[in-house]
Amino acid sequence: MLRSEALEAIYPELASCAVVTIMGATASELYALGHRPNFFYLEHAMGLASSMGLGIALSRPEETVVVLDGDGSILMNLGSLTTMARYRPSNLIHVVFDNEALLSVGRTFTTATGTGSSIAAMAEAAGVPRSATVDTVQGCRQTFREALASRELTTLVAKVAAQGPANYHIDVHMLENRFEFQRYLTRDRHKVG
Ligand SMILES: Cc1ncc(C[n+]2csc(CCOP(=O)(O)OP(=O)(O)O)c2C)c(N)n1
Repeated sequence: MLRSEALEAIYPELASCAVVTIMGATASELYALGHRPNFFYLEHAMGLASSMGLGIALSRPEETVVVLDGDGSILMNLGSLTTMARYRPSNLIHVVFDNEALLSVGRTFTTATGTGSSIAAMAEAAGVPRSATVDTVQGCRQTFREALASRELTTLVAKVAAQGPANYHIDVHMLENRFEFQRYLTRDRHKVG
């Protein structure tokens, strides 16, 4: 499965969620599907998308928060799994696109998931109540929808090919994205129109 296909499969559901992505290929592929004001592309701060998503989920319980993570990124912040499990926000879905590589740096450096480590097993051992690994587009779509419906903290690992986009262009400046996303999170949810 390509990550772009997996993203396309869950993209419709992301319309009503606060979404935080890691930098690089994941951000560019999501952007290529169509930017929305509820998408935040966390540039530079590798590993911290899950921490940021956890903070948003806890401080905005009325939002459904989706973190789009990478194997390399979560592997350098594994404590995030234990912190997520500790606070267990029911409004957080943590999707990890596992391509077994640090793809976005331009050369394929294999991560620990390429040598046998399982992120879903680590999430489960950390105490995350729901975790699953999928390797098909249909499985990804269905498991993501089930996670949304479950209203329980979920780590969903999508095994994807180590293939990125043709270009990494995102035509939204970091600051613009930051203010736009903040406006989204602080909008009046009861306003009509
Ligand atoms: C602290 C830190 N270390 C290294 C980098 C350089 N870097 C940017 S993206 C990336 C790889 C991310 O890997 P992964 O999360 O597996 O996502 P992928 O690129 O494979 O989609 C690296 C090493 C960085 N931005 N910040």
